[in-house]
Amino acid sequence: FDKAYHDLCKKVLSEGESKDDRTGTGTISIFGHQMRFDLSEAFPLLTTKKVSFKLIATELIWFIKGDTNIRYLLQYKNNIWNEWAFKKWVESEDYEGPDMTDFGRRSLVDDNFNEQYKAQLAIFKDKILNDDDFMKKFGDLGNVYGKQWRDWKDVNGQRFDQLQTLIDNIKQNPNSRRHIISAWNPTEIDTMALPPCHTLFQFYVKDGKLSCQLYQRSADIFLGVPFNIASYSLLTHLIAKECNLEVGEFVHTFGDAHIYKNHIDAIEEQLSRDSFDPPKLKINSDKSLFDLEYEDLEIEGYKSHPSIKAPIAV
Ligand code: THF
Repeated sequence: FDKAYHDLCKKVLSEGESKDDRTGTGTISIFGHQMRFDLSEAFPLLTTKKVSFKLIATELIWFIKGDTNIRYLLQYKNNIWNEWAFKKWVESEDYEGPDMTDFGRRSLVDDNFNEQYKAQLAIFKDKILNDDDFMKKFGDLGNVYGKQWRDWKDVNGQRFDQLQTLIDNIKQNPNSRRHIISAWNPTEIDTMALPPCHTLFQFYVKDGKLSCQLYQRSADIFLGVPFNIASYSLLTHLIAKECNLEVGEFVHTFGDAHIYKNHIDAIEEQLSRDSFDPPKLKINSDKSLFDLEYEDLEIEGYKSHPSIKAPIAV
């Protein structure tokens, strides 16, 4: 199961071309690629480095709830969206601490600054968790995934629940070729902390099996993609269960697939490792998808190599 991912890494390392990016980190990148995972065989959580199923599952459940505020994630010690909310705070009138301009890059090159950054981030997290007014003002990432999936605004400004509609349609008309959710809402892009990388996904029903294909416009191969594979595979399992179907394949299609230049050593370390047998997913509850909590999910038989740390580009 790790092979498809390793093949992508090798392809980008050998064929990728240098490309500058929004974050100023520098990448090597290719345009267009596809991977397939047979979910009926096993659950695609990479084994050549340790990947946290808890972080993936809590992020997905947060999307499914339609939540866009990072407090829920922080309650599960999930820090993967902190930087984007933190950025809004340190750029606001309310912020009174030391200058945090360009904190993502400076925290990597300046130890002194990194200490200040860590201290401000700790203050930020504490306020998000404990101060309701602050949480409402600075914890929200805007009209990101959860909002578009559950509360897209139609032409009259009324709520359109894409996820509920999708599930109803899969049950009523499985053969339809319109089982699509789009997170890409062109006129709301500038109201999002980060425009969606997982732009659009489609489901396909055949012989009682549900498959999912994701179009990912931009992919951080080392940090993001291992999460993204597991996240959409988990979503496919949850929707299949909701619709009384078995799981089929997860098809992962990419636009700009890139390796950040400061991740190359980490990727090479990972590529030097042999994979273990993949784990299995267990859903220990008959609750509806909309009521499911992280505690209802379990990953069984996960054996992996150790995690590999690398900095996130902001
Ligand atoms: N921005 C960038 N530059 N890359 C991304 O993958 C990305 N995401 C989301 C939004 N913006 C992005 C956030 N997803 C990690 C993983 C996924 C993320 C963000 C960060 C990460 O750092 N993972 C570490 C473990 C972190 C921890 O233990 O707290 C890892 O080793 O896997 C694309 O969805």
